[in-house]
Amino acid sequence: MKMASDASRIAITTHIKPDGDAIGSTTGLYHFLKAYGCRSLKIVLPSMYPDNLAFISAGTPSEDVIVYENTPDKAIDTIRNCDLVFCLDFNAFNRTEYLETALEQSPAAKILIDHHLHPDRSKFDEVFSEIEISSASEVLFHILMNCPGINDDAALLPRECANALYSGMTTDTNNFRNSTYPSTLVMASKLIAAGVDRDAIVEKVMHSYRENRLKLLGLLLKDRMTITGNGGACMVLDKETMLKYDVKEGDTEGFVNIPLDVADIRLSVFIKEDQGKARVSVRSKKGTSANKCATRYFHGGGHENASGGKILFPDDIPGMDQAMGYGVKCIEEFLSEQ
Ligand SMILES: [Mn+2]
Repeated sequence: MKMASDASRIAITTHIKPDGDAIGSTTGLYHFLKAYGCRSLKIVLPSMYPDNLAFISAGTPSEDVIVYENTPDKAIDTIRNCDLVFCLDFNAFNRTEYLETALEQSPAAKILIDHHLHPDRSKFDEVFSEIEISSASEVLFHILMNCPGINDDAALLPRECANALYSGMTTDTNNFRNSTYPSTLVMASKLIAAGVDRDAIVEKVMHSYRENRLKLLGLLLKDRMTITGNGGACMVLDKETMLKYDVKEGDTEGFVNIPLDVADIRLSVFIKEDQGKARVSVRSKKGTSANKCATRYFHGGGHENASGGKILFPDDIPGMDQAMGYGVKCIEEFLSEQ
């Protein structure tokens, strides 16, 4: 807090393709610092968040949200010219992709607030990183509870901040289905007691998708999923199908979790075509490491049971036509060694 009150220009940033936790934590911190007197405050996003998460940041003045993909020079200048930058929900600068070099070179003091494995500690002046916690939003919540002037009273958090933190935690825990710890329930309890409308948030986060999502899911489960013999599942979504179903960023959120509903399936991989590569989501049940699988086969990592990565064309495979075969091969090999 002392660093924040001394700084004249503050930037708050997060990972590329921001999810609910990324937007929840950055928005929560923004409104907290604003309410407690910080004037020059900007949120810098490498890329835009999906429409279904817009409600989290609806109360943030649009001139204070800079998106690299819309205004690259402004985003880079803001990172280079601030005195303090908060990095939320990522463990290493390369997770911001476009902002990596600016973060490396910026003379600003850097504070990490995160919950991923293996934070790149040497790059930060201050590190708040916990692994056994639901979300970056939760890490931030506990920091704010310990701030002078708050003294563990969640009712003193600005309303926008409280709502954003609750939303971030809800998305990262899939509404308390995973990564939920005693501290997570303490957070939820305090925020609900302070007036956060949980029902409204759950409605917006989990029950506000478009109809196309349901139809696409039906197709994927029926025709685009392979269940391996040894406890794995692989789902593949190509560009052509995405166009046909008008798939937007965020529409496929949570698909990777669905195969884990089956008793015998302990590892699920979702492969989605992207520019010149495929993005990969990996989820596992306790006892199987999604992180190890994503690290070994998909140039990625993240959390023990929820990780991500990519398949590169043509380094790994020529293109999407080979994605299912490749995914299944990796899953079978990985699980056979467990
Ligand atoms: Mn997170």
